[in-house]
Amino acid sequence: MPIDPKSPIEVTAFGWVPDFARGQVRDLRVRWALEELGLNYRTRLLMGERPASYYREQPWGQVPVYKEGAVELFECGAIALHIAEKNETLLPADELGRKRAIAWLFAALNSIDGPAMAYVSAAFFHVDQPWSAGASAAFGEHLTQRLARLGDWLGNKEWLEDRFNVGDLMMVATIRGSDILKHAPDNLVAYVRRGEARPAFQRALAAQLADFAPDPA
Ligand SMILES: N[C@@H](CCC(=O)N[C@@H](CS)C(=O)NCC(=O)O)C(=O)O
Repeated sequence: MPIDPKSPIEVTAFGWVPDFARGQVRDLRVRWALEELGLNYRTRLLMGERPASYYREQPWGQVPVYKEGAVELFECGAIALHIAEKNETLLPADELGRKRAIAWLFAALNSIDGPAMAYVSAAFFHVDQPWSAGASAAFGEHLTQRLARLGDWLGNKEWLEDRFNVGDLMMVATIRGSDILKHAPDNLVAYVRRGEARPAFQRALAAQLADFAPDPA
């Protein structure tokens, strides 16, 4: 759905990030969930220093933040679940299927995102530290094991359960970064490409990229 300044749903995102982060910032996950449901939204773009008041909305001053009437949420997983609960598009109606989808949402953010962020932090954000090479190797191996097991689970299935759900959305978004995906087996790479090929993902990505101001000269 196009961004609609009159929408009751507001997503807070960054108005500028360096090139390497464009297309990766986590408001993308929220935009993607909204696009899957066909819900329009407006954006509030943060530029430069975050105002002190923003830490009352997100304890660490991060994005995304989501507002919809009285609902004010932070954490992309909680926001994605809130959106998914609106209908059956991202959460199956049957109780067991619903619980399985939520389990995968947690798995993405807990069992995969933790090892992935440990690796990215050691290998890139702390690359100038003397311990970077050793830590990257160790965390990279752990990540490779996690992704190998996930690939074993997926096998030749299209999605983690019997149809695309909020768990797949979060898993694809969590592992699609090229530095993470290089640790993944081929079937998981193909799974990510299937997720990224969804029209809703493409619309969300285009909207995030369009919201960034150009690099300062
Ligand atoms: N656990 C949070 C993490 C949010 C997060 O890491 N946001 C990043 C952008 S992807 C951010 O705002 N980074 C800036 C900062 O930490 O100051 C969530 O999943 O919503």
